[in-house]
Amino acid sequence: MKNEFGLTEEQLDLKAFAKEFAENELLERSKDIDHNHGEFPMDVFKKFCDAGFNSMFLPESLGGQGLSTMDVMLVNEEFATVDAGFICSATTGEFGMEPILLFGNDMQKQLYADFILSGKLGAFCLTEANAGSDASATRTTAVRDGNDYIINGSKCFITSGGLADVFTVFATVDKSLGTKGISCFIIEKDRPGVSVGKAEDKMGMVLSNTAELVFQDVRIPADHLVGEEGQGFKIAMTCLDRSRGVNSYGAMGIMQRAFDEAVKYANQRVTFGKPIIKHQAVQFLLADMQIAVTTSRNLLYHCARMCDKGIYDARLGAITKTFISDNAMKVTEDAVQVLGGYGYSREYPVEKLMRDAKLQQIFEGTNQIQRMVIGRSLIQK
Ligand code: COS
Repeated sequence: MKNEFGLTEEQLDLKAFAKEFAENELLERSKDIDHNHGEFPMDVFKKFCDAGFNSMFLPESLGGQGLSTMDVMLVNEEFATVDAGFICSATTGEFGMEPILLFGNDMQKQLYADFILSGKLGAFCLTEANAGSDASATRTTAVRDGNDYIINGSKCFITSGGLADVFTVFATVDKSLGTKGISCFIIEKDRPGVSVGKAEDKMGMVLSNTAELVFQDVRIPADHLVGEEGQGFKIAMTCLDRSRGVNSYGAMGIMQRAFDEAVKYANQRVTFGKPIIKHQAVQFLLADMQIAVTTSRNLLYHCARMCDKGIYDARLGAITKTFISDNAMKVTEDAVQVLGGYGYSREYPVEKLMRDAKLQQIFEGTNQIQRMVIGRSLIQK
């Protein structure tokens, strides 16, 4: 097998295992759910957990498999090539646990890990109706009451919001302190006052669940505070520094699939007496797509390898996220162009990929916010 990225034998086997599972269990379902605007397939997620994919990221000390960021990312990328929406929702347990793995104590780690190990999902809850790009505008409140905190507010656009059983929620203990009032809490779904609001009806990434969450006088023990009071904004930013880069596996998978479909079609479709891949106009489109795929993957793997060294760099994460998602958008558009009328038809997979690609430029911080992060990092002190 061609191994241009220098993966180990174990990593190649892991990728092959994930690819086979995703193609067998997800490919047909993905098409059907997308076309019919269905929901996240819980039955596939159950098999995903039974196969051990959900606990790969969890350290062995917490009962998981302790795989590296690179290994987990390789698996996720294979799933994203089949359906980015599914793997986006299926991995929110990991994303939701990031604040706890990086800043939580042993009790909190085990509490959350037990949800993952029993096949439950978690979710990372930062965004609010008026605090999206401006995450510091968080209005959800946390008020200390004896040995408890009482949480009030609502979160929106939460990936797996309607599926998860445990949430990491960012709330302010004092609005006047701005970012320094924001704190991070663990909230279990079964606590009185937690409710799930409307699920978003999205143009793409249909298999992922995106929902609103409401917290009304939700009482949680004070030991559910992750890190210290006022540390929440830094916790959220640090997690995003890590996740924005490696979570670009979604955009990478979408791009790879669009490219593969375009190459396959261009080799089969004949015009003017030859396959269209022999026309220079099409070749140039495909060559640009190949450049995007190869450079994006290099960046993605570099980012994952840096995370495995414990380096979560805000600028690198922002560059990776922006570069790969912008390329995913371009490559999927060009794939539709290569397939022509068939590309625009729902019968072929590329129009779905173009719809799925669009969200990659928006979530985990819009690409405009990423450019702001990169730009600010260039200001000399
Ligand atoms: N890592 C660690 N700390 C960070 C940080 C980072 N990447 N970025 C900012 N901080 C710290 C700053 O150092 C500052 O701390 P001090 O006051 O101690 O110096 C504090 O956080 C506030 O920083 P800043 O003033 O830069 O915050 P802003 O309100 O200007 O906003 C952005 C910063 C825009 C980067 C932030 O709001 C953001 O990332 N928005 C997008 C949110 C997002 O991605 N949402 C997606 C949904 S979650 S999937």
